Amino acid sequence: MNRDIFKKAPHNPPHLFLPNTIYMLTASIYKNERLIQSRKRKLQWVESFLKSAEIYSWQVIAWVVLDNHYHAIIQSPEKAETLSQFTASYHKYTARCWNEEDQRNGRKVWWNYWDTCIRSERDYYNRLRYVFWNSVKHGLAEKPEEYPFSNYKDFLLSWQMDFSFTYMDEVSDVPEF
Ligand code: NI
Repeated sequence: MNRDIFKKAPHNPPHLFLPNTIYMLTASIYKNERLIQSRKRKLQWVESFLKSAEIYSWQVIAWVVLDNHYHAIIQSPEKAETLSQFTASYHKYTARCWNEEDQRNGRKVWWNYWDTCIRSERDYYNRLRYVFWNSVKHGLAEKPEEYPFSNYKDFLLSWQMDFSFTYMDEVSDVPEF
């Protein structure tokens, strides 16, 4: 039987972690500074995010990284309570790299993350579209496939060709920066 785990984060209500649950995850840079503006840093974020997911056995479904935040859709392993360790792992690594590069040892880089459980298939597709279209929302691309810092292209290659996001609903509870 699964053990239900409650975690209390300072900016979130008490919160149930369950195995094999799909989450939407968002985190931003402290004070919304554009610390991830360069291509190099976006790639460092992607690499360490995917590596940490592998280490903590979280399955990555979708991701997009912008100049001062990212959004992702991830599926929890059996030990779902590792979400905070998983995010801390690549947050710490990227903070260390960027602080060293900017000669700002000890600077606070990441702000708290925000996560929500995906509740239905409809909710899943709405949020998937939200992640893939986020570069367009932020004015960084005209079409989602033109933005290099998301996995939308991989998704298009692996997905059935006739799938369309056209009729999805707007998602309005995601923090933006
Ligand atoms: Ni965004």
